Amino acid sequence: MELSFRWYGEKDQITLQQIAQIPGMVGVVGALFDIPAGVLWPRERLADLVQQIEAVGLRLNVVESLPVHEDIKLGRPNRDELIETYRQNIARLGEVGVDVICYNFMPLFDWFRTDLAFDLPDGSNALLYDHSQLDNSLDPWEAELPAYFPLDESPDDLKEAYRNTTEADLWDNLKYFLDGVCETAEDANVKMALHPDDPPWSIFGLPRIITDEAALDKVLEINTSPANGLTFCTGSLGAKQDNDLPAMIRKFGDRIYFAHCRNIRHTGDKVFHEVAHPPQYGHVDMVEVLKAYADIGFTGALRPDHGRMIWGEEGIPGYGLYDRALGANYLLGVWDGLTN
Ligand code: DNO
Repeated sequence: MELSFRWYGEKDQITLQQIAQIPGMVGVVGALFDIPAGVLWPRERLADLVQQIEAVGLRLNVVESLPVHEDIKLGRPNRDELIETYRQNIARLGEVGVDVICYNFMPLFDWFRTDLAFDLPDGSNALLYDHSQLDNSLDPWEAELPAYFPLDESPDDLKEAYRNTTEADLWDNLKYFLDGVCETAEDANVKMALHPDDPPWSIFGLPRIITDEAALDKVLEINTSPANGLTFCTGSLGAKQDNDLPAMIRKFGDRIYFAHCRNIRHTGDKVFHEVAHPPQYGHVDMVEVLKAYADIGFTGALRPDHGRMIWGEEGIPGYGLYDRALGANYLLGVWDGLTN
């Protein structure tokens, strides 16, 4: 596996040099976060990103995300044009040596939490989701949550546009998208890795479909290109307690192109918060997860996911340096123990 770390570029308080100092670090997971979905990524900007990362001895191995325009998810008539732009972006990412593109197919909202700084008993804080608090929660665009790319239509109008979109429509639109991009990805030697929905259920009345084993089966069935694969996120899929994560890793095996390792703790029905990576803190058994990756001979990028804020750190919610660096080294230590 290639130990990797997400970096938010200019707006990140963390420097590439700091990331390079984490023992065992190989890959940087990046993107051009200021560019709205549906727009071509300038070659110079990409070259500059690659150069900055290589200057500290690391590699841009994954782009997370190359966002899918809402009109593609909605199946609106202009989707062909947008898919063409997506194809051109895939080709450009292939040219600069990116192995994997992580993307999602969640209507409008990306990952969502109702509290960005929930106090834990040890004095740290973490992201929390409580389904009953959804209506009182923040506006992710106003809060500038990092996963949210700028929109070219208002969230309210988009919510309205999704009102009549069913789960079946979303599946059709996902297939249409995959049919449109996978051949280009094959040619560009890039893997498409679909991220599961976080949380894996409907929010604000909008459909969400990438939630469990049956859904992942279906993703791989609707388009059989080898470029069509998965981001396996233990935090997102683990929010549904009947998802057997190690069994799913063994099952989907070489179609997992990118691994997100995150631990969460359930405290009620559709209530969970994020915790440190080792298993004793939450309900994701990270040792069993890594055993499953070792069993399938996983060689792809693997990154610690959301961390807590510890040691007084402040920064992008879920994406501080310290807890993710500790997580990275926990993951590497377990991995070395399993594979050497
Ligand atoms: C959360 C992330 C997601 C992910 C996108 C992929 O921190 O794992 O926001 O980047 O959903 O498109």
